[in-house]
Amino acid sequence: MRLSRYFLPVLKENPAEAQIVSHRLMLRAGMIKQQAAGIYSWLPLGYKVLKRIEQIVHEEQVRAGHIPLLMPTLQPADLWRESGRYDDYGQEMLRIKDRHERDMLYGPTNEEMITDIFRSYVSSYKQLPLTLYHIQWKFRDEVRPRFGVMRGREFLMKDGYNFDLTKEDALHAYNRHMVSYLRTYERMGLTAIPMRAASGPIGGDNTHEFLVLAQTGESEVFYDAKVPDLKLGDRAVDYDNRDEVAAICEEFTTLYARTDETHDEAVFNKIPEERRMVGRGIEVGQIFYFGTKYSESMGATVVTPDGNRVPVEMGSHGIGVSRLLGALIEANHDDKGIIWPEGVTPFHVGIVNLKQGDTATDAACEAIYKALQGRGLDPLYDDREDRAGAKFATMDLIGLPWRITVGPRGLANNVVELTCRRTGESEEMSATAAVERIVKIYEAH
Ligand code: P5A
Repeated sequence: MRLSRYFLPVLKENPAEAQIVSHRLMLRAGMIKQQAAGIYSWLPLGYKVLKRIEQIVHEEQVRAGHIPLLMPTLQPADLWRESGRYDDYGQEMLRIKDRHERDMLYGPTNEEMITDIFRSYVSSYKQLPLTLYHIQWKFRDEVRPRFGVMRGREFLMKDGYNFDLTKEDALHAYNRHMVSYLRTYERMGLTAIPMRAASGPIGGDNTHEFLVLAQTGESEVFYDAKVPDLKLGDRAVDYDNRDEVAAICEEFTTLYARTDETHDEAVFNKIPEERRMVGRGIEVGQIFYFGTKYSESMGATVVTPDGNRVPVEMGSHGIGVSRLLGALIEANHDDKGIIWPEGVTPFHVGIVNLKQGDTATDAACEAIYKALQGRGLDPLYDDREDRAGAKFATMDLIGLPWRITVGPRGLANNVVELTCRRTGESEEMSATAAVERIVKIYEAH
């Protein structure tokens, strides 16, 4: 993309309404625009990151054997009357009437609708196990929408639902989700810690939240200092192997890690004092096992191998896709702006032309731009006539992990400059070497 033709409405001033750094930087970098409290338009740069996050979520769900579909945002109230949640959900639910005076709602979650889909088509244990998921907008009329996309009213969620014959099978699905979530967050360059939590309006008694440690997080968290060092890394996981998947979950949940909802001071105090950590975290996902809570009330049953009819065992599992942008920026920024991890960056590399209009510099930039595109990469070329300082400031603000700077002085020595956004370190090399270096960096992502 050429910056001269792109739509990147960056702001020079800090917007007064933003209280935390991720919200401020998303507004300043022209990623989002607020349209009403907790409701945002996704401008091109923000939309690009959102899509990259979605893509990673999809890939890891499919890898775990889960099947994508798409349910609507609007739902009939009658489904929720069946489960009993229409009255329970309270003011967070946005209720709407259509022209026929029928009660509708903008879905805050989809347990009822997916259970309705299941009962319409599945009736035998032979069709199990089954896990269906979608990535769809949700609406929750939060009392206090704040911190930009972190606590929105309209927000994007990946929500998945497992259907199993036995409790044991459903717990395997729960574990599979835990491991697939760990992989998802790690691919984005985030450490998200599974913590035992409370289930709230979704129900059930087995639930974990995934928290990214950050001062600005809304939850208070208590954990063993060793927990953030746990990494899945690039180990190959066989998602059908119950013992292997269960062992990974055990590895990640044995050390103490809880939110304030389930914190137990007595247990916490058994950890050596120097390892007792108290901090704050951003909840970027939550998984639930709730058994037959919805299948029983909504009549979603299957015939067992010995001919009985039983309600299907279920759980639901969510990732805060749009919230992840905020969490990623909270965890990756400095005083100049955002620092995207390579796995989610909107453009792979920025090209800065220091002397737009100079024939040789323009030609060198064009050649680099085309070479990168030819290798399947997505560069952002700043081809505007502007001061070098202003171009650098924009690149730093929007946070591309790598920058290639091209100017007449370097070109006289056949070199360009390759700069790492995170370390600030620069290296001179030929244009070809710079392209090869970038290609190599992204081969790992
Ligand atoms: C699990 C999937 C559920 O709704 N039903 C379907 C279950 N879980 S949850 O914990 O309530 O939400 C899942 C994740 O969505 C994100 N989230 C939000 N993101 C932005 N703004 C909000 N107002 C908001 N509310 C929830 C969180 O990341 C949460 O973990």
